[in-house]
Amino acid sequence: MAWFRHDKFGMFIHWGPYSALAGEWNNQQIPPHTEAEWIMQRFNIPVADYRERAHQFNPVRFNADAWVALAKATGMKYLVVTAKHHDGFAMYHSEVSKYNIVDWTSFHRDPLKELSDACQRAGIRFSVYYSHREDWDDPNGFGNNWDYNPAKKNFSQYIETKAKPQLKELLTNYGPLGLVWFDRGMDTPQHAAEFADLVHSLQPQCLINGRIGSYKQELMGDYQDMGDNGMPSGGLDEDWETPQTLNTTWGYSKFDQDWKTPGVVIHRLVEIVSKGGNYLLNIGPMADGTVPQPSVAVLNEVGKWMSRNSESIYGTTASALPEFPWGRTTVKGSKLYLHIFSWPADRTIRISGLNNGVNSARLLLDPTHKLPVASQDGNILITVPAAMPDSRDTVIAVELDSPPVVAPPVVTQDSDTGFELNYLTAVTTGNAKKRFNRDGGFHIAKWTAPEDIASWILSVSVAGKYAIKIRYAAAKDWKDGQYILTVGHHEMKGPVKATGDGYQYATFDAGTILFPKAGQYRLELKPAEKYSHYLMYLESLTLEPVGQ
Ligand code: H79
Repeated sequence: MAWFRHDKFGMFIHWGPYSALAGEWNNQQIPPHTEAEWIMQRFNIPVADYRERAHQFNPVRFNADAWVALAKATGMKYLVVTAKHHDGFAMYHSEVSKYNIVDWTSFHRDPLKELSDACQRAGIRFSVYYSHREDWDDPNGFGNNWDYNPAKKNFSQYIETKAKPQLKELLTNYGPLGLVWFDRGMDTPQHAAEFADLVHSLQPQCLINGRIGSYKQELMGDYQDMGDNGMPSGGLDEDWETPQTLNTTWGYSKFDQDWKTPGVVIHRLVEIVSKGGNYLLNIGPMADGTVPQPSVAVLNEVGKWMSRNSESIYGTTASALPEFPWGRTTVKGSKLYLHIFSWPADRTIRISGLNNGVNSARLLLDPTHKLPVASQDGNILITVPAAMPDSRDTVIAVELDSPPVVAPPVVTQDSDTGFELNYLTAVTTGNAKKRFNRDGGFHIAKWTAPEDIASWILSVSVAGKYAIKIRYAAAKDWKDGQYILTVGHHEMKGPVKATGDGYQYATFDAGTILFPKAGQYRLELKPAEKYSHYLMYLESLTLEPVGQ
């Protein structure tokens, strides 16, 4: 995982026959905010017609070095290109199926080979996207129910004769791959494991993204992908990436000109990195092989920022500090990078919640001048020049006396409400991990033994009795589990009940607790014993006041 953790920023490329349709089929247009690479499914284009359009695909202006140079100039370190998207067309020379860019078109070149070579020359990590489940061209693939009768499909036939052999080609003929990016999940864990085994057997170093396995199921793969364009609130205890678009679509659409500004892209990059993730940012090249000019313009601006500030991105780790009114922070050892998105009118940057001494603070762009640092009421104050040197994100490098020391969050209550405790305010130890659940939600998982603890600090302002509700999901064979909930010296044991497969959260009463007086309390939840399975997928604990 070392390179993945260091590199932070990758280029996603969606390119295929759909790029030539560009969002239009038989004078019908896809709505501007939909995925143009889905056009075959959207208009139920017959396989024969789509194949004919694929036959005409001829990207005469494709230049692998130009794409890779664009990624590099943007500060991206890895590249993930669609080897086969859901439409089933291979964008590389495949012996498995003639339905590929070399044999099926008059282009006769292998863009993936050219990209792999160009990446090697430029020092960019080459990776492929492979749609392993969805295939709208293969009679037995998943997804095309307009040409093919789903009842007559033999999915294993598709996996064995197309998906696995093609993946094998990609793992054999294109040099070392950084990762394989699977999408939409496999139908069964067994099938997913076979794909993972295939990757590992041919390229042990190659990473696998989390979408290899089926949804609503425990993650397989080396890291998690958020949902498309997903942005977590933060606080995850795992490696993750978010695939995001530069406009709205992934594959090129002439109707989608809704480009993000360079400032938005830089702010997203910083936000993602400050939360410990990777940003896989997409371009959708056109049918002739060129990248839409607006994307190039945005990426070049991002690249200018990266060329001056990438020290505050590469090799950094998540910051325990929250978002501030002025921006966000990234961390590298004892260095704290302040990313100033909005310049303070009073020329003062305030950092609260940081229990460190400050050795120095300097503008990353002007390291010769130390900025004045003071402390006041537990806040660190840094005085900055009147003018904002970089209006998108000015970075201040702060040397601390040690890695950042940040107190865990304290959950407070309003006078008439209780508490909701979830992954965001939890502190985890041992194997208890705060995770994305792949279904759009977040939970605490992976705990199997009493040393795997989730805890919260509550600031109780209303003394009295509280009813506790616990909300979790648990599989059938986890129901021998018991949890221990501790508040101060009070300990309660509760049974874990099965809620169903996947992430079917349900709410259960977990008893009542008395807070005899106002003040801070620590609440802790853990497995009662060691189990051969997770305790539960904990979504939340809620505490409702029920009087004296
Ligand atoms: O490759 C990109 C997408 O094509 C792919 N993931 C990213 C990286 C993806 N696969 N599945 N999905 C996205 C879910 C997409 C669902 C939708 Fe649709 C596609 C919503 C709108 C278009 C299908 C067609 C469902 C509704 C309309």
